[in-house]
Amino acid sequence: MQDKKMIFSGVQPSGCITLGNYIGAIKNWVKLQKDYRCIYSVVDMHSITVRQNPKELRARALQFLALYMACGIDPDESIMFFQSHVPAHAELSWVLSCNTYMGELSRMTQFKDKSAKHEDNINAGLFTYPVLMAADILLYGTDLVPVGVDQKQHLELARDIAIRFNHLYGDTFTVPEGYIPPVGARVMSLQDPTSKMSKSDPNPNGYIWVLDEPDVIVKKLKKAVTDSEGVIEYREGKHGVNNLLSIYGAIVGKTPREAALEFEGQGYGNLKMRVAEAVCEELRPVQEKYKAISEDKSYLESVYKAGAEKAGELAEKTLRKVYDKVGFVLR
Ligand code: AQP
Repeated sequence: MQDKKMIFSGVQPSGCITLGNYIGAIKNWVKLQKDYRCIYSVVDMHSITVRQNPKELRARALQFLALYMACGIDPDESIMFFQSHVPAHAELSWVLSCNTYMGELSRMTQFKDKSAKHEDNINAGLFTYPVLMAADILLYGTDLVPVGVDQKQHLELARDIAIRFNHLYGDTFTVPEGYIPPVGARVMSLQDPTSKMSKSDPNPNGYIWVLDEPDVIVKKLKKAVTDSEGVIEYREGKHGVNNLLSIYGAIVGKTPREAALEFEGQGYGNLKMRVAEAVCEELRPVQEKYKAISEDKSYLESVYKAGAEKAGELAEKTLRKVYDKVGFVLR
């Protein structure tokens, strides 16, 4: 167990878990848990960088945990916990923010995108979000971070911070590597296939929620934006069709090009229906398991409490080391 490499990842409960989060992150988490020591967090502290309704946030965080398990994360194999239950995340984040430059954070494209979307609330947390993410990763000696392409820049920054800290204070952090899935690393919005599918998209037709009913999934895919060429090919500029082929490929285990060959000569209507069938089939067992798990509140509580205890122990060890290195008097 101790010889296995460490993995950390999380999703912020800022909306419904989408097919993008599922294909780009959670589906891979499940595969990785056999060969690695895995820690999967519901990163609730990240989600308040954008205003949330407190009641909805709490319900959603619990729903996320139940969904992690419904997707196949096994609490006997992996650690699952709420980020806010392990105070070391906030504590390390402070030390790391004193070792991160304003210029580095200003270059983050997610900060620029989210500031444009939330002009009325460009808060300091939105700006320092990548530092908290670096703390999440570095606290656990993480070797590998499975993420979608959108998080690549933040991961690079986490690596830079780790290298800088190690250089200044001596070897402290493991420098993490990203694990980007070969297919489906960037699932695009069904309504605007030039933007990524996002759980906080105000238009629900842009994303598929993993708990969407099959008829809703079919409707959303039928409405998916394509183009007027009517030719199924995977190539530059065909954003909508490329997205549908990537989704299909990620589910059935094909590259988008291989998927395109399967649909050669067919119409977009048929492609959309086949993608819908594949998505419904993939999500059906998740939805069934979710129903059973989410009803068992005491089981959920036992999972997140045990998870926070295990994560907390590991995190405290790292934090103690860091506090010692920077010169704090130890508690
Ligand atoms: N469209 C996507 N395609 C592939 N992977 C994706 N991920 C997110 N969207 C896609 C991956 O899911 C993980 C969790 O992401 P997150 O919750 O930390 O934040 P995010 O990347 O900002 O996700 P969203 O859905 O876009 O949330 P909002 O709308 O709140 O900003 C990450 O591994 C991410 O790469």
